[in-house]
Amino acid sequence: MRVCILGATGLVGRELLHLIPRAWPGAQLALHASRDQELEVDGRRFEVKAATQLDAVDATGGELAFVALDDEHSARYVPRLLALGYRVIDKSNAYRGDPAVPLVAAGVNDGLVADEVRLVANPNCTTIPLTLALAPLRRHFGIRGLAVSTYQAISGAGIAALDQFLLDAQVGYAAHNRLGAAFSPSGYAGNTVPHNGKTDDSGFSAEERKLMIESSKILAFPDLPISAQACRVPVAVGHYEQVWLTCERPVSLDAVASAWAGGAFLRVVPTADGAGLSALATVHERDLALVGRVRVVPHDPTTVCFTVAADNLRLGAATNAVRIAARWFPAVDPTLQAPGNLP
Ligand code: 11C
Repeated sequence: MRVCILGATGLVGRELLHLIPRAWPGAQLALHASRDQELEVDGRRFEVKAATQLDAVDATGGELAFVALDDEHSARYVPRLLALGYRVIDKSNAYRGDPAVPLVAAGVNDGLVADEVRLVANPNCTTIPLTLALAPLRRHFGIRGLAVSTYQAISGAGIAALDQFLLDAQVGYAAHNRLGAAFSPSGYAGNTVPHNGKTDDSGFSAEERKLMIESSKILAFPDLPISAQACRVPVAVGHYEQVWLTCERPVSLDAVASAWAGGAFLRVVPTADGAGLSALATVHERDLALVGRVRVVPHDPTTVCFTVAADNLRLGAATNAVRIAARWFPAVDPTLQAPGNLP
């Protein structure tokens, strides 16, 4: 099988290079990025070709393409990949709202990835773990509405922002402590800031709108009553989300735990105080969403608060892409095989 990655040198592209051999050992890779270059991942060297050379280098096409580019570049290259015969999974926002394109969180609605589908949109890295946590709760208790606050890691902003943040964090804290001065050129180290996506007239950011709109599409719940607030926290990897969920029926802690036990790609963290449920913990469970810290709010037995955390580069991006593709091309590694759920 020939597998193409556009955006191979980015943070998500590199994670795909870990996962593809697990899913499809022996897959032949065609890697593209902004320019010709060599890439080393896990001691393996790869040749990467400029995406502008796609038609020349990849003229014969292949079976499966992962696109991890920004919206504008996705819109440019996805049609060309489709014309070359690839089935495509796109990580950008370019196609997520298109009613003709399934938007899929594996384990929630991957049953939409039928054989005749050629293009699937991969959701935002906060939407995937949130919908994994919500789907079993909706089945058991119904959903009346929810509010979500996200605390998002710097790696969500890409490799350049992550590198600058890590540099700031290494060299900056000492200066900060001595001088009490601002020290972080990235603005991220030692800081919490509003998520820096574009805001609309109502003041919601693009990131907040994505979480609201995408959750509604994935859960096939038109007009889902959801509101979201997003901020960026000084964490390298691991998005953290705090949820207030109002159900149609009263909820108990045990009932939530048993609903989640029947869910897909979830690890329930059983400690009442949330020990073991942190952004950092996600890098040890990279392909699962961690859920826990459930509390029934004192004034309303239909409302629960809980926490969801996930590795934004893996479960929130690359792993979900591979699980989507595994509906077409079954994965050798069973942890990467999506179950075929419909919402
Ligand atoms: C962030 N979630 O953390 C974003 C990155 O729509 O897939 C991914 C943007 C997207 O900034």
